[in-house]
Amino acid sequence: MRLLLLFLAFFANALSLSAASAAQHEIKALNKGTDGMMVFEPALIRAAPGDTITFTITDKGHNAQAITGLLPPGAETFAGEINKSYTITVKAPGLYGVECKPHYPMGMVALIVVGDGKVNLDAVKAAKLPGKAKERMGKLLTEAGY
Ligand SMILES: [Cu+2]
Repeated sequence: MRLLLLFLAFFANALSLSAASAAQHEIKALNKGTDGMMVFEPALIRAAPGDTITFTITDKGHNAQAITGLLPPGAETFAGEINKSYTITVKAPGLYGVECKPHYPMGMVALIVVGDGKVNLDAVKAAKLPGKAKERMGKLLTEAGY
């Protein structure tokens, strides 16, 4: 009996430790931020595999979804509905490009770096994005040190 209790205590501890080590990040979708109109803030997040990212749709008319071709190998694609906040768990290391569908041509993009971003850096650099989105993504890559 005592052994069983010890065993259970050990597992409870291990579970709470693993939960505590995964960080939670938040990206807000805004009509106006420090970088201008129609922005994600912060637009650059550094995360570790297993962390969660919550997209908070603060202002109306935005969503957050993966940019096609801008996901690391093995990462699941994701797409949130307009006006709906939601959370993803990032597992595969690499660069995750995020767009707001309605404001993508206006450059409403974000970049999530999970662990080593070099995994798919070449693909992200070679990706064809609409003008303003390309410009902002370039700045985010520079900011991230790539
Ligand atoms: Cu938007």
